[in-house]
Amino acid sequence: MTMNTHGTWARWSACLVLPLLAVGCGGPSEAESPPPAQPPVCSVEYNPFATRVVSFKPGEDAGFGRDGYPDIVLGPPHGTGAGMGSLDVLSLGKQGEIVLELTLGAVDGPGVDLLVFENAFANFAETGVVAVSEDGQTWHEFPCAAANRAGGYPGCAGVKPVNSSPENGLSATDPSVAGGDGFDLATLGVARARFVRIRDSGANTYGFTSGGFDLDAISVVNGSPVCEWR
Ligand SMILES: [Ca+2]
Ligand SMILES: [Ca+2]
Repeated sequence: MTMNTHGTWARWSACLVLPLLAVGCGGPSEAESPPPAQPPVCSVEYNPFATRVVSFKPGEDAGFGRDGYPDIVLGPPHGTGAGMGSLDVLSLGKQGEIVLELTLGAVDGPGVDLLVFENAFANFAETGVVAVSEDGQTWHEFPCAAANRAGGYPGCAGVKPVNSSPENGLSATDPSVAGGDGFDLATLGVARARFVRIRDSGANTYGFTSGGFDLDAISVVNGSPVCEWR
């Protein structure tokens, strides 16, 4: 079952509370079999953000954000718009790499399926290379043109400013308002992704403890929980 996390949760909730009307929600129809006695039980709760850091290999000049690690990259972004970059971030350092797990896995739905939030602002970007995996072993990487400044670093994360934060109420799962950089699984021919890997491109600014890509958060735009009839 695929859903758009910013638009159709109400409909999904209706599917949960109205099992007799489950036709079209993935459950058996009345014509085919009696309605189940209980609604489907979902093994995951609604959380469109990363819920666990699987691994982090800091690169040279990493360090910023370590005091808040790992929570600082879990949960929603804390965007501050195009005027300044958020400090609610973890600096990866030169070619540092982090792997995050999604409780609500991303699926290939219409358009952008996944958003990655850095702390880019105005004309300052620090690029990261994004890869996805369903099993945490086999990875599919989005091609990132980290040297193509004039072209806006196509395929890279860390380019667009972040607007959404819990304070301003802008949805973090609506690509039209959230900010950040969008990724479409269809680009890679991937149907699902439960793990996201971000690696500093090595083409950024390094020094002190805030070297390279600064990760704020990731969010699922098109996601799918695992639900079972019991
Ligand atoms: Ca898609
Ligand atoms: Ca940085």
